Order: sequence, then structure tokens, then C-alpha cells
Amino acid sequence: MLRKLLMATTLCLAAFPALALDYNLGGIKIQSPWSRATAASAPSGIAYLTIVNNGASDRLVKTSTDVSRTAELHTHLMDGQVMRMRHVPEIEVAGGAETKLAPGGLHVMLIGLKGPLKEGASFPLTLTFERAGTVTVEVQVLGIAAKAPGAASPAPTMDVKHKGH
Ligand SMILES: [Cu+2]
Repeated sequence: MLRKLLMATTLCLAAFPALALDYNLGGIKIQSPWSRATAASAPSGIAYLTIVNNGASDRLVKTSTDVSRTAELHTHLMDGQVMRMRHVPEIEVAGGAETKLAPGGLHVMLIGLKGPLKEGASFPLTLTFERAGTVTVEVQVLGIAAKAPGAASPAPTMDVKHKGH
């Protein structure tokens, strides 16, 4: 029974494709840049993306955007029982590997938002790699509680189906 339910959930998720917005920069591919909507008074926002590097090892050294004063590279570290964010000067992007900027880990911190990020909107984010150079991607703003692109808001029909279990 549980197995069936899990399978149904998997199928539902598969029916909602991730935002198919990829950007190529030499051997580097940037997949599905996304962000969360922010409350009106929020001083900062967060952006996530996946970097697939099919070329030589590289480093993400700088990010910038016009929606906030600065865009810093951050990571999360456990400090005892407390999860803290910490600024990192660069992010290693190993060759032949995938580097994820995702909730709970590496992310781009948008500090000093010039206005709230609104669900459904998008904004440009410029990424500079030490070797590959610079690429500007369009970041999709998802819901305020989104955990990943494509899994953000299950369609109502899915809930109806699951009520049968
Ligand atoms: Cu942060």
C-alpha cells in the first residue's frame, strides 16, 4: 500500500517538469535558476541553481544582480545544533561533476533587496567563473515556501487522487 502511494507520488512529480531553463557557458551548464518570493519587508532573498561542469575544473567567483545591493556566495554550516550561513569567497566547480546550490547548502544571498521578489516574476543574475567567464541567467521566482523547482506547488488534482488512500 505504502509502496503504491510512493509510486503515485513519484508519477505526479514527474508530470510537473522542472523549469527547463538551462544556460551554457563553454563546458558549463547552469540548470533551473530559481528563487523564492519574499515578504514585502524582507531585507534579503536567496537564489539557487545547479552547475553541471563537463569541462575543466573551475570556480564560481562572483555573482551580481540588479534586484539587490549585493549578491554573495553563501553556504550553510552546522554550529553545534544551529544551522548558520556563512559567506564564501568562491565555489569550487569540479570538472565532470555537478555542483548544486540548493536549500540547506550553497546559495546566492541577495542582500539589500530593492523590492520584494514576486512569485511568477524573474530577474537576471550574472555569474562569473574564473576560467569559463561570465553568463547571465534568468532566475524564476517561485512561491514563498518552494523547496525546489517543479515540486513547488502540487496541482489540486493530485490531492484529490491521494484522498482515496
Ligand atoms: Cu545566506
